[in-house]
Order: sequence, then structure tokens, then C-alpha cells
Amino acid sequence: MERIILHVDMDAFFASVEQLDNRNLRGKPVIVGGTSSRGVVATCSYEARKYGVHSAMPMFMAQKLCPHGIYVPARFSRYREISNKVFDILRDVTNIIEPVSIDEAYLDITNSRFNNGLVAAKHIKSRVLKEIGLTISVGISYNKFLAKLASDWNKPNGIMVIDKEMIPDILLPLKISKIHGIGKKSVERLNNIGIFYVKDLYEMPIDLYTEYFGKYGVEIYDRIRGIDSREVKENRDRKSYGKERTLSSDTQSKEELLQYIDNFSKEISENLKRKNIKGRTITLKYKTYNFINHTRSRTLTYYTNSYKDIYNTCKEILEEENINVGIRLIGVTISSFKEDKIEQLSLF
Ligand code: TTP
Ligand code: MG
Repeated sequence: MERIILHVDMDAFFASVEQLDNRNLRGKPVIVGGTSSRGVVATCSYEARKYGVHSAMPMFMAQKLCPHGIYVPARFSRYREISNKVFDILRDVTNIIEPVSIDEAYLDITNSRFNNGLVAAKHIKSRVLKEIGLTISVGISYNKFLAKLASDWNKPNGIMVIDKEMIPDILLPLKISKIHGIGKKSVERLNNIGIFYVKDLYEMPIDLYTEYFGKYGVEIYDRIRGIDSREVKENRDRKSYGKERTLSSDTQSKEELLQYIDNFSKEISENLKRKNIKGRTITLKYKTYNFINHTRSRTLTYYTNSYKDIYNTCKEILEEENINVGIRLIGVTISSFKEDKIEQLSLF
């Protein structure tokens, strides 16, 4: 079956967060980075890009190109905070997420509750805008390479689907510098022998690919033909795993909350079993109507990934809570992991 892969990437991420937090910066050329004369640009708003400013450019050069720009230092902990919120939204769409950087990830939604890439993309975009106040670009395709190409297609605030039928029309006229995996040096070397566009690369014999791209030669050969079988790799070093949901309307009913807890426990259990992981600490989280977070944890004496253990622990926690105001969000998390490879081996 053909996969549905999404690539998501926040627009002008650090600069957009600065504009979000300070309305005086909105609509203006904002440059984020080391503010000393030796510093470099981390990123800049799209208003500043018009002047030719870009990431990794020395600050003094940016100042020359855009003297009336607003220069602000980076606030990493704030970007991390917003990034976590974005990833919470993504995790609500699928468990199969590969974070690439603070503002970028691949998602495999083939077996998620969404079976349509465009619907999932619109859902993500509208939640990120409504709940965080920022725009994100989303690319949709049947592999990672094309999904990434698509997310970049009409940035900022972009959305783009690349279908099988669009290959090779969409790829042929592309500049080779647009191909993820072809580095700056290779671009220069290929330009020197008269190769500027993907259509020029199509004519190049396969053994020359190895000469120019080394061990990645075959991959590049495939990619520009729309072939890429790389899987979306979940981050296996996670310290916790959870699900949470903002309710469509606030509730005080423990029964209603237990319904969500029941679903989350099943999903978490299935996921842990699939990855062969067990945890020991179970956390129930809820947010009241006035946005106050409550977290209650319980650590078991044994490691588990069973639905019943997760559900029952949360149920016990919830029974002890005094819920007399509306709850707007509920979540379940499991942590303190132990890999259970040994137990699995003993099964055979
Ligand atoms: P990017 O996603 O590459 O850039 P961006 O989000 O600012 O802009 P775009 O709309 O083109 O996606 O990187 C994400 C963040 O990482 C960026 O906001 C700042 C940081 N960053 C650096 O600090 N240095 C760099 O050289 C780059 C490329 C990014
Ligand atoms: Mg970005």
C-alpha cells in the first residue's frame, strides 16, 4: 500500500516566535541571532528575507543589507517551549513521528485516524494557528523526499501535495540545489560540467552518480525519479510516551474523562508493545478551564505496558481528585522505561 507521509516545518521559526510575543515586531524585518559584531543570523522574518538576509549570514552583513531591521537575541528556552506545543499537536495526529529539528518533523499517517494527507495537513495547520498563533508549512506525498520538497514548495504558510502522476513533471525542471541530499560542493562540481537542472541529471549514466555523490549515488539516482523507501523513524530515546487531548467542551464528569483515559491507555499500551518497551511511572494530567495544569504521578513496583495497568492506575488517581471546575484537557503519560528485550527472548 502506498504510504502517506507528511513533512512539517514552521515558518521563520525563531523570528515568528519573536513576532508572536511582541506585536511591535509583526510585519517588520526581524533578525534573530548573536548580536555581537561576530555573531551570525539564526533566522529572520520573511520581511527581512526580501533584503537578502538569511540564516548563517554574518550579522554585520545583515546589518548592511537591512540597516532598518530589528535585531533581537535568541531565546532558546522559549523556542523549545513552543516547539513542544507543536509536537504535542503532531503527536495527536500520529505516533509515527520523526523529529528532524526544533521546528521540523516527518509524520507517517498511513495507519492513523486520518486517511487523507490533505485533511491531516489542514488539521495541523489550523490547530497550530489557533492554539499557538503561528504558521507551519506542510508537504504531503508518498515518501520522505517528496514530502520535504512539498513543504518547501510554497512557504511560508504553505500546503502542497505531490502525487505519483506529478512525477517527473515536477522534478525535471528543478534546480539540482533544490534536491535534499545534494550538497553545495556537489552542486558546484555538477554546474562545472554543465548540469544545472534535474533533467540534466536524468541523462547522466548511473556510475557517474557514484563518482559525484559517493555512497549516496544510488539514493540520489532514485530520489530524483521519485523513489525513496526510507521509513519515518520514531525517536526511540524518548523518556516518556503519552497522549492528550483538548476536549471539544469543558467537562466536570469523571465518567467522560475516563472514556478518554480508556482510549489513551489502549493506544499507549499498543504502542509500547509494538516497540517492546515497558514503563513504571504513570502520569495523569488535566488542565482546568482557566488553563491551570495538574499532574499526578504514580510509580508501580513493576514495569508494564498493559492497558489494564495504565487505565486502572489513572482511574485510581482520578478517583482521588476533587473535580469541581470544568476540565478542558486530559492526558495520560507513561515514563521510567525499561527495554524488555530479555523477556521477549525468553518467550521463544
Ligand atoms: P529552518 O526551518 O531552517 O528555518 P526557519 O524556520 O527560520 O525558516 P523557514 O520558513 O525557511 O523554515 O530552521 C529552524 C530554526 O532553526 C530557525 O528559525 C533558527 C534555527 N536555525 C539556526 O539557528 N541556524 C541556522 O543556520 C538555521 C538554518 C536555522
Ligand atoms: Mg522552519
